[in-house]
Amino acid sequence: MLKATEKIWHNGRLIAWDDAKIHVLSHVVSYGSSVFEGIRCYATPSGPAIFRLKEHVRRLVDSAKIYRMDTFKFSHEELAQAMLDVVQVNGLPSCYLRPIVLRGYGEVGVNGLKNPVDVYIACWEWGKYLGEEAMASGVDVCVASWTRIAPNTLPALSKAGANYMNSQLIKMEAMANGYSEGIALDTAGYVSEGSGENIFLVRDGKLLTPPLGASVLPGITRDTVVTIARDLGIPIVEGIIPRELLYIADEVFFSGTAAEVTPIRSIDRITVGKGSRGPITERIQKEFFAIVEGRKEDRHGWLSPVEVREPAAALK
Ligand code: PPE
Repeated sequence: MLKATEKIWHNGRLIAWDDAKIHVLSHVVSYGSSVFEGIRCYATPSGPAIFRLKEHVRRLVDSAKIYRMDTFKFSHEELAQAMLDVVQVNGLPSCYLRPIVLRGYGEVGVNGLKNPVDVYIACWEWGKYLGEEAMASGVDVCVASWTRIAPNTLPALSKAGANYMNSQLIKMEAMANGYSEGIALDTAGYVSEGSGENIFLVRDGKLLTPPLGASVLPGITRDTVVTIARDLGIPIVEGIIPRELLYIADEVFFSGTAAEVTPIRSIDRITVGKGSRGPITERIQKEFFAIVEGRKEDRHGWLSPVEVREPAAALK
């Protein structure tokens, strides 16, 4: 169950958690008109730091622009500052941030262009997405019978709330059948992504991931993994992946803000590699956590430190 924090940012003001409510006839409720982000703030030795803040802000604004929703008056810098403020005011050492842009209350009907566009940013504590144990031993997943959102229907480069109806079908089917997650194929039948994660395969020492044209979200963790792989000298190829390559890969793992780097140990009950976290997955995962937790130099400037306010008592 979600643990409430104190404040949520709404259109430039900090409001109480319980006051962040919308009317049932808000445009978003009937028509799914929202875009959002998921961002992690990590505890580092020098305090909390938001991971890849600039990139998440950019994707949020891009997502809104695709749906003609970028009519709010906040700049990238203001949105980034708002995220830092939300973390600071709620005083958590680490957390998950959820900025949401939505079409609000006003007109009814499909055309939402006249409805107000509201911006909210919340944060709360969120642990391991696919379970603590999964990070070392891997998860059991399936290929979904549902196809991922198709090009020219719901645009995959926009992280829109509506896309997650498709994600829910994938996820609920997987859970109902005893798996942790589902991998969706695109409309051409090639590997796309998980319900809430991008996917990577390893075969013969090479890392493979589907291209943006395979209806995947342009994942910021995906980009992080690609950058880390380059740094570690692991060859990386972006290209279409036939479903059966999943079964014969040496290693497979998910990447995502919530999922971080999670190994996959079986797909459709077929064991992947040796059936546990593979060596390349482990190297990438270790490097990822060393950077985000501030144990290794932030060589790419990925962390934005949150100014921790001095408690009032300390000022006396
Ligand atoms: N694909 C999808 C469909 C997706 O939802 C996510 C993130 C990713 C790929 C990875 O993107 P990135 O976080 O930028 O590396 N999913 C978010 C929401 C999960 C949820 O259950 O809510 C997340 O990980 O925050």
